[in-house]
Amino acid sequence: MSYSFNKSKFKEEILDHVRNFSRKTLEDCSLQELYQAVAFAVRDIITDHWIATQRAYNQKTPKTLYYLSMEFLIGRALGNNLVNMGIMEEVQEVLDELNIKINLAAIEEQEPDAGLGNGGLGRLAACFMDSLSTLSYPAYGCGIRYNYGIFKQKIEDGYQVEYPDDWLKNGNPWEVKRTDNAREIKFGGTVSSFVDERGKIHFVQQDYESVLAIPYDMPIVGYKNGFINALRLWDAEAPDKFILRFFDQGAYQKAVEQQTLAKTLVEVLYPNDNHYQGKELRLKQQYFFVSATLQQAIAKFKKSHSSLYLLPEKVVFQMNDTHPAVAVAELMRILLDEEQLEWDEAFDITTRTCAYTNHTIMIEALESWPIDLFSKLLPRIYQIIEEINRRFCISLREEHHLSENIIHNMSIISDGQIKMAYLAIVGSFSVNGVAAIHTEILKKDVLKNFYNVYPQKFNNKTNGITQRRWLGHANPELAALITHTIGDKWYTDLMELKKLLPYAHDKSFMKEFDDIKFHNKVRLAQYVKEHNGIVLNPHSIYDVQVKRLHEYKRQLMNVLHILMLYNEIKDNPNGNFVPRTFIFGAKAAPGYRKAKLIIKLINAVADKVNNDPLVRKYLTVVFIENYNVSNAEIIIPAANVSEQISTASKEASGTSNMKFMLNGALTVGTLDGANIEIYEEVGPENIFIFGLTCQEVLELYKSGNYSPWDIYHNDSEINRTLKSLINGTLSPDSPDLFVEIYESLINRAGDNLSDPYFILKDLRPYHAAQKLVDKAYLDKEGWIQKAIINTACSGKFSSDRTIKQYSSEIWGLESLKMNKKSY
Ligand code: 26V
Repeated sequence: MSYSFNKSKFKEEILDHVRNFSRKTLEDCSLQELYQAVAFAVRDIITDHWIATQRAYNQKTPKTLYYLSMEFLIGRALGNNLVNMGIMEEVQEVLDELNIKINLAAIEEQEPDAGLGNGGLGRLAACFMDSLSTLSYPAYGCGIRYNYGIFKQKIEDGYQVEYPDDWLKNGNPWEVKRTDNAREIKFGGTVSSFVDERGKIHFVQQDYESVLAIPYDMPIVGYKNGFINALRLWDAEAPDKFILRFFDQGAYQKAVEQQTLAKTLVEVLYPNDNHYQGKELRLKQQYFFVSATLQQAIAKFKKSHSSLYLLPEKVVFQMNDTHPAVAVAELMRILLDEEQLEWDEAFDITTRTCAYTNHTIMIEALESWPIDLFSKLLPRIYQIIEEINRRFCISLREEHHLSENIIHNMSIISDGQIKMAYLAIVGSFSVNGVAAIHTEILKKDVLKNFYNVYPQKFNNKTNGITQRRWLGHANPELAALITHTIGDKWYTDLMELKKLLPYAHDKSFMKEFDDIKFHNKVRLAQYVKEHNGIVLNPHSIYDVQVKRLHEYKRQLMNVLHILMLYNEIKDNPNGNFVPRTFIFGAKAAPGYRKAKLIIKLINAVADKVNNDPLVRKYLTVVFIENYNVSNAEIIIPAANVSEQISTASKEASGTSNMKFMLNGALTVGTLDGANIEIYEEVGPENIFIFGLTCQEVLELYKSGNYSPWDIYHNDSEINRTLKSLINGTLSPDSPDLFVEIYESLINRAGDNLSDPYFILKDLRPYHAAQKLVDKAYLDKEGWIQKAIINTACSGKFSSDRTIKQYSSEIWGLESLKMNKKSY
């Protein structure tokens, strides 16, 4: 079922909107106004399908997924919606016929990114939403409508500076406010109990503060199927009826506090990624959107079902990491306190309705809330968690006969803290990792005690990405070439790309494929010229590392390697070097000092390299500021080399690795996360693997036998490279600037604390792998073939495959076959 497109109606819509909302004619409205007009015209088409989808839900009451996530990094909607509706060309034609001398891409650029996420976890949620609609699965994405998304990054004097991202300042044409679905959320106060005439205990929260949660729905358009799910983002408002009551009682202070709470609650996305800080406001955000979602889901369920025992057959709550793990206790609260179920019944329903995805093994990312803070803010929820834990510990003792020591280690509450991952595991029927190796590490290492008790809960769901955005929209030329060559089935079945394999040796296809890569490199060069004032050589290897800045992702190793190349060129001015452009993009959490210093280092190295007349013949280094979904769509299609160089075992999956592969870049990577599965798909000839394996890393940790000091002393090149961090080569004005980085790599012999990410250990193997890259690139045809093979073998990494697996193996969803008449 395609989306109905009526050219003349669409034209009228645009003209009407410009007249009514901007009081202007087409000739004198701004680009932003034009964007708004086009967006509203598109939204108008979407609306009918949205209503039809909703009607089908109401008629068929299918099992529905609620994907609970603090982050949805969806980026821009206009272009993506046009791709999924299949009306990109038609809309461009309308613009041409209206004599607007502007192409659609320029209009698309007027839309601010919905930057409601930090990195991989948030972007995954966005790709999942696209696949859920495309596969016609009934689902809501549930999250927070932050007033400010991830900060805008500028680079000033080589340093990251953060600016607020006021993404809603011009309004958001895609959202629909649903005041009818508002819910009250309660914080603080005390819990009292009473026994009714039948002897049942009831719990009541008193003297609480409350806010109103108001949902805004955004349409998620399925690919050419007329199926529209909602991304439901909750905003907070002060409940004014309470304010009046408090005024009557003279409780002015409380009224003001509730106003303040509502204002601050959804103000800003926490910009940490993989680093937990026990901030009260963050916990409020978590409970706020979870409680609102669950209340609304149960109310909707009750409209068409009489018994709550059916809940697990009709509803599933998927928790995206532990951020929404309080859902386990909130569902218990609703079932116990509001629906009057007994504990055992409520717990049975809860543990058959909730499921949990783990996204990291980084210890510093594990959420654990101090009891004091938690019980003060959520007193009833805390009581429920205590009781869940009490019963859980008894079962470990009596049914599983575990030692007190192990029980203590597994306890949801211990050492004054509530461990959210443990709550999520105990309260769920499914616990999944996001790549095969990651799930194995969870089972054998990080969560092994839980795996021993609940082996049936654990499963793997290797991540994926949506090809509609990451190929269809980001790389339209390649998308067209592929469609021309093998047809367009790949839009909904990415395994179709296998059909490109024979063309890896077809001279004319190879040329076209390579020409397109070149055009994309020129497009990126234009972007870099505009934003950085740096001229790139599109014939050089574009070597790209774009992702959040984190020590475990080892941007530092990449930079040290560049410094080694710098020295090699200086030593051998007449040597033959393969020209390479190193491209970085990375935001650092504003409070992560070391990460910010690494950004400064990258920029210092860029200055050094780009301003050296000899070296710049071969090397260019650019740091693209404000890496986000929209510039990712320009950067990734232009890459020849994809840097995926995390310390083995640390990157749960990675997803940019998949986007690069899809767009014909070759991976230089460690055997970590999904890189392992990419390696299995493309084979050893078409990827550059180096460095320690997961097992080696885990053993080296345990043995404590790692000595970066020895490497520093035995490898003169590495020695020289590290010294350039402290001898003023890079920062003549403040030679001490990078001492901290130098010292973190080599403190002293046998010191476990130095180089915890094994950068020096892997630097030589990395350097060797990069030499192989140079060699391979010199064989131009060979390289193009490898690039085509990468694209052809990327089918496994579609989020459609991932979502089908979640649906059949965890969620038990069925595609909703829509009655054609409903359009
Ligand atoms: C963690 C935390 C910790 C508490 C404070 C705020 C905050 C915000 C985000 C996170 C998420 C960290 C986990 C994460 O993003 N993991 C990434 O998930 C990707 C999708 O599964 C995966 O591809 C990446 O390898 C993994 O690092």
